[in-house]
This record gives sequence, C-alpha cells and structure tokens, in this order.
Amino acid sequence: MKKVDPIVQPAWKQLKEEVERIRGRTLRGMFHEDPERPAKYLLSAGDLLIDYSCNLIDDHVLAALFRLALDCGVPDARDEMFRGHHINETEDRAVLHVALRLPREASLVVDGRDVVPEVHRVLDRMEDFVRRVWSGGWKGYSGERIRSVVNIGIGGSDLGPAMAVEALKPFSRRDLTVRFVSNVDATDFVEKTRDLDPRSTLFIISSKTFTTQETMTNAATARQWCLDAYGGDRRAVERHFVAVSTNREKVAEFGIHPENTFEFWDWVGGRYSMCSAIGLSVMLAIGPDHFRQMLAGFHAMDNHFRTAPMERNAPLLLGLLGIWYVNFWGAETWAVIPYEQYLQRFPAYLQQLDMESNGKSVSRSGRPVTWQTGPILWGEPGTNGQHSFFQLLHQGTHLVPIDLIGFARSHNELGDHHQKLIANMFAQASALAFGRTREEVEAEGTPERLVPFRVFNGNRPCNVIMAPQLTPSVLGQLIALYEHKVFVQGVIWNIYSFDQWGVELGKGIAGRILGRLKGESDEELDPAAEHRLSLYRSLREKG
Ligand code: G6Q
Repeated sequence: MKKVDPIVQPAWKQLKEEVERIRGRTLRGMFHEDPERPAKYLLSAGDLLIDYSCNLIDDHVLAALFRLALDCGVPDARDEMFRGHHINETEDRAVLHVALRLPREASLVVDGRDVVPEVHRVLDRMEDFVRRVWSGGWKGYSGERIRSVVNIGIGGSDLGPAMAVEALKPFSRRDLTVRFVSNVDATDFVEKTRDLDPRSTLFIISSKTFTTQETMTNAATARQWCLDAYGGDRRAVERHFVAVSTNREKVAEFGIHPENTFEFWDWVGGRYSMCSAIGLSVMLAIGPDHFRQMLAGFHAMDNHFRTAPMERNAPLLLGLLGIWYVNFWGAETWAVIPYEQYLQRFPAYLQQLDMESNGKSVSRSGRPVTWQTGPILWGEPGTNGQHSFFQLLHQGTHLVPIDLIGFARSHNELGDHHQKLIANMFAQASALAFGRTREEVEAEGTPERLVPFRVFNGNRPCNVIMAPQLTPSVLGQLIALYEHKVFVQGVIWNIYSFDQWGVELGKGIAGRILGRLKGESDEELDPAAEHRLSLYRSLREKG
C-alpha cells in the first residue's frame, strides 16, 4: 500500500482554495443556478439511492476530491484488499471480510489457500445447526427445545449481530428470543436472563480470541447459571453452549465440543466479522435464507465498490465527502440519523466501525499525522433526535454533516405514520440546507426583537440515503457501503484502519487494578489510581 501523506498532494492544496471559494456561496444559490442539481448529484448503488445534492460542493470540488483519491492510491489499495494482500501491516494480516460474502463458485487464494470453500463450509454448518434448532431437533439437556438464544460477546463480536437482529426483526422468528450480553457489569447478564429458562436457553460464546475478559467472565457466569439448573451435571454444557472462535483450544478447555464450534479466520477483523460465524445469532433469528440474502447484499456493494467508476462509486464518494468536511471545513463530528426504528442500533454499530478503524494519529510511515483523521460519529433514530439535539445541528456553532437514512416502505404501514416519518426526514434535509433568511422571518410578521433567534443560516450539509425497504439484502448493502467508506478514508489519511492498539493500554491497567482489588497483588499503581482505590474501599465500607 502506498504510504503518501495526503497534505503533500497538489489536490489537497487545491481543495484548500476550493473551500474558500465555496464559502462565499449558498446551497440556495447553487440549487437556483443549476436546476439539474438534484438529479446530477444523485447516485444509485444496488438498491440504495444516495442524494448528495445538499452538500457544499460543485463539480470543481468533486474533481479535486477524485484527484486526491487517485493521488493517495485509493483504487490500488482497494484492489490490494480484494486480492488478500497483508494490508493490515501492523498485525501482518490480510483484510478479507469481502471474502465472507463471495458466492460459492468464486475463488480467492490467500497465503496459498482458496478461502471460499472454507467460508461456505462454515456457512453450511451454521445453516445445518440453525435448522436443527428451529426444527427442535437440537434439544437442551433435559429434552426441551430451544426457545431463547443468548449471544455472549463484546465489541466486534456483539455490535454487528445485535444491530442486525434488531434491524431484521420483521424477518425473524418471533417465537425464538435472541438476546445479547456484552458488558462485564453483571446487571447485563442478570437482566437479560432473568425471565429465561435455562433448560430452553442456548448460549453462543462469540469471541475471536476466547480470552476477552468481559466475554469469558459472562461465559463462566452463564455456565454456572446453566449448571445450577441441572444440579451441576457438566454434560449439560454441551447441549446449551456453542462457540464462535478462532481459538479451538480455549473453546475445548471451556467445555464446548469441537463439533459445536464455528470457526473463522485471522483475516477477519472483529468489527468486520458479522458475515462470518459471528453472525450465528443473526442466522438463528432470521434463518439461513434471509442470512444469505444479507450476504448477497454485502457482496453486491463489494462489487459496486470494486468496479464502479470513481464518479459513480458510492463508498468512494461518501468517503471523499467526509474528507472534505473533516479536513477542509473543520467538522469534528458526523451524525447518522436513521428514519427507521429498526435501525436504532445502527449508529452504535457504526461508531465502532468508523472510530475504531480511523481513530488513529500515527501515519502508515510511523509518524504523527498533521491532519485530522476519523471524526466522532454519533446518532439516534429520527424523529426522536429532532426533539433533542437537532437544535444544535440547525443553529449551533458546529458544522455537523449528517447522513439521513430512510425507506420508501415501512414494515409497519399503520395509518399515516410512515408519511409523517418521511415528511420529517425530507423537511430536516431542506431546513438544514436552505435555512430561513431574515427577510423570510420578517415577512412572517415576527416581532423585530425575535427575528435574530428565528433565522436559520442553512448551508448545513447532509446526504439522504434511501432504499425501497429495509430488507436483509438492503441492510447488507448499507453496512458494506459504510465499511468501504471507512476504508477509503483510512487510505487517504494514510493510517492503518484495521488494527486497534488504542484499546490495549486500558486493558493492561485494568488487569493490575483488578489484582489489587482482589488482594492478589501489591503492585503500586499510579497516584490517581491509588487514591481512587482508597476512595472506592471507603465507599464500599460505608455501604
Ligand atoms: C474489533 C475489535 C474488538 C473485538 C472485541 C472482542 O475490531 O478487535 O471490538 O471485536 O474486543 O474480541 P474477541 O472477539 O476476541 O472476544
């Protein structure tokens, strides 16, 4: 992968000039001057329509952004990823989540081995397992059929499946409860299991490494919860626990039979793993056919990213628009607002995808970057957000670019709910872009002293992403769109998007503090931690 700093590229310099030029223009003016703008700045990728007309851009800006992508080697880097090169250099690994959704007849050789047959072997095993659970052929230790599934995992082994199970609820079996326990806070386990019957509950222990503190703690608690129901009979564990992991040894140590272990590979990064066996909980919820439709949706977007020309390439374009605002307009955050209740966990999922990938400050050459990298991503479903933080989006001092996501059809067409929902989404896009001028406010007869407060400056950019309906395939397309957007940005920022060293330090310190809390170590901590430890102890004594 090319290791070039974006700021030394001629296109970077040009974009600095473009921003000054565009600053003098308004979206109102740009729409007025070019009646073709709504149709011109519209892109389709699979089932997704991406309306990017309400961005602070014109053809000159776009041309410079595309040049930047070329100068920074985005097409070559993309091809290297798809070919299985070890682009995750700090961990010396290929980055091949795209292989997880290749069709059966495809082939992709990684480190001398075709991975596609392995991917499909595991998918077939997952399918067989899910069919047995669904049919009642797989039984709990007491002979009861499985009625609840609890996925125990965290981070990449939780956020994707938890989001997808919620997003695809209309496609799920309603008589099978699927829950997610992630937090090491026991409350998570206790509350998620309090109304479940251990004899009809199946746990999936999802952990790539099978060493993660939170997951192994919850897994041990779950095993005890299960054993308590069976008078300590350890044979019960095999009927109530399956694992998803790359670490077969640790899985066996835990007491899960190798036959009940679903594997994946080191070339699948945690936050990019939901198409692997990490998606087992999703397949259990929605069934193998819907799961495969979701994979096909991912694959369609992979193909689009790989083959669409630059100007029509949706992930590339979204990535470049992000660069435009983060690096040239000083945007520090990015909001994603789904106008779809089933996507309520989507922003949380994207937070990990984006921030863990591109929250880096050392370039691929090992030097500190002197440009901004990944923004702070956040969001909540519309219309709820409109009644809370949208005030800041419309009239605050921060520029916050926004992705609004909505669907032509709802899964719950009740009265005029959906029309109201969509009217609100479109209204927000217009209000953000065009605002309301002083003259308009005055013309409404607003008392003079209130006029300044009721003016909306507009020029607040957004993308409106639409699709016919939220289906498994559309969800796959949407996720892959963001995965590749993140990739494009990482390449341009010249950072490694597929490692996450930043999560390590806290883990190590937590381990040492835990040693002290349990009285197993007398290692001295930093003065702040020492002080907090004594505060904690005195609070507990009082309690
Ligand atoms: C994701 C990260 C991280 C990881 C969790 C869980 O990209 O690597 O979120 O998924 O720490 O790790 P395990 O699956 O190994 O338990």
